[in-house]
Amino acid sequence: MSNEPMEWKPDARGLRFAIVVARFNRMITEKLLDGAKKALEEAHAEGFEVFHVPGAFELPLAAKMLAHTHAYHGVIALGAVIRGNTPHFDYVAGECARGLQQVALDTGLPVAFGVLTTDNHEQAEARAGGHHGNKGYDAAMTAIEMARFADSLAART
Ligand code: INI
Repeated sequence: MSNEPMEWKPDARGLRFAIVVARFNRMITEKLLDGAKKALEEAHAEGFEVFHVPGAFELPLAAKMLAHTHAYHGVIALGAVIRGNTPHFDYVAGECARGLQQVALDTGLPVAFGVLTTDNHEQAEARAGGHHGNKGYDAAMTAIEMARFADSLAART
């Protein structure tokens, strides 16, 4: 038995993804989108399409609609909910997270949560290509891994 961390090399060949991105806080979400595209390209995804919605609150419904097309192996949801921007931060962030998870569980399609929930703009910048990395990139990697997971189980049936 080894205590080494499990290595995982992303390989998205043959996989197609939908990226759905919120326009709210677009200066941040466009950077998350750049990160997600970079991850998919590096992993040689067969393809991806980008869709826009007004805000993070709309991401779950869009993800559900995309899941029902059966055109994708996974959905990558990108947004930025910043506490300082709104008194209803908890509703927008909470419903977005809950809704995306519900779509994944209800449809069986991997839905990656690439939605920043931060106290301020600086924290969001740091996670959108700044010194805390790019959570859009990370979300795309997660979508690839989960799509591969689904693929490996399908191969057993
Ligand atoms: N949407 C976001 O994506 N991020 C936010 O920070 C935000 N704030 O601050 O309110 C936000 N609000 C809009 C919301 O997502 C919906 O688009 C809107 O309520 C209409 O349904």
